Amino acid sequence: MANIRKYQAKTITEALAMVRADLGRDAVIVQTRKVNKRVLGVWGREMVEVWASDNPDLESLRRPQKPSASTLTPPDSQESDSRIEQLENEIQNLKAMIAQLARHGVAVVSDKVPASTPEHNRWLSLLIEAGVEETIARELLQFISEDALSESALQSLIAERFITSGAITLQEAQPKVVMLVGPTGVGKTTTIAKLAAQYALLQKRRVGLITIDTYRIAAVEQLRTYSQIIDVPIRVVYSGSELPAAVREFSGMDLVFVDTAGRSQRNSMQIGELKACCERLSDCEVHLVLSSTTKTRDLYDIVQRFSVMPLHRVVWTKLDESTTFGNMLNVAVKHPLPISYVTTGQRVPEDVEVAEANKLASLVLGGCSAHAPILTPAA
Ligand SMILES: Nc1nc2c(ncn2[C@@H]2O[C@H](COP(=O)(O)OP(=O)(O)OP(=O)(O)O)[C@@H](O)[C@H]2O)c(=O)[nH]1
Ligand SMILES: [Mg+2]
Repeated sequence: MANIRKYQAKTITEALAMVRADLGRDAVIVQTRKVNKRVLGVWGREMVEVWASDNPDLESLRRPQKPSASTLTPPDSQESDSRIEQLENEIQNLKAMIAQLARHGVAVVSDKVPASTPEHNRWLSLLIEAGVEETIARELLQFISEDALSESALQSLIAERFITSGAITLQEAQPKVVMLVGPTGVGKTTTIAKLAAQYALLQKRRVGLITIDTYRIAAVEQLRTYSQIIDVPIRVVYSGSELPAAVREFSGMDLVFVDTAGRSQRNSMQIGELKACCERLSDCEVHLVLSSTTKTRDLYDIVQRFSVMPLHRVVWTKLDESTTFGNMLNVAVKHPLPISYVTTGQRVPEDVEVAEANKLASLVLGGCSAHAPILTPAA
């Protein structure tokens, strides 16, 4: 019968010397592994553990790999099991953390990690040229091996970063209230006109318009003109306190759009007023309108400053005026808000589309100099 014993030493040489001294020169090594020896109840010294036998029938000994419980269960096997379980849990936690970091756009690699192959470097340069931040471009590229690196693989990866919400969904019992907020001149009023026309004229929904942008006469007139053309009612609200009553007046509607005055993100008082208006409505979907012609740093600043109020969606406007779209990816990674619509021109109601992640990704890659920009063709 095989005589199997365990030996522990600081080094493998020491352990083998012990085996030889005990079992003779013909001893067979069954298994070796590194173990952490508890020192005063703390995981401490790393030791080498050797299981050896004086039976030369190696195969029969090796096959079971795990020595049988009755003869060979090492006294600390339960400890090892629980340690392994603990390590497995830690690995799971780390995996979840990395996935979460990746989802929320925090680069999981240092920006000093180079793209590893010439092809990676080529795409890195193209993405940066398209306006994608270097850290974000590197973080994307590290997920693709050289063999798998192709435009379509990259497009899929980029598409994953764009969260989209689909079109505004209506609710049964009460009107859906949608407020558009954002910096000056990005296209809030025009987008409301486009969407109001699509819901009222194409989908035959009952749509009401409210404007709280009474700072400029022209602003009220602009929305009033659209309301007349589309033939939907409009209410003009002069102070935030009147807003809930105006919404109540539209209780028979399917959809109510609230137009707001363009606010400089750098004016926190104005943003505060807007937030107060928003808080007066218990159930309101806020869409932050951003222009694709704005540079990344300013977009970050805008999203951050408008974030004092609940932001539910992002609308990207003026895609027709941009040549690169890396800034949209940067914002999607840094502030992953669902994108509802994109607008592609001044025409009402045609130039608005429900955002699609794949199209947005192809726009980002279309802005790489190797390709012509891909834009929705103007009909
Ligand atoms: N090229 C292009 N122009 C657009 C688009 N959307 C809006 N515009 C134009 O942008 C200009 C400003 O649009 P508005 O809708 O008045 O913008 P706003 O955000 O309501 O502006 P304020 O209320 O002053 O803050 C107008 O000339 C629009 O025709 C778009 O998708 N593409
Ligand atoms: Mg406006």
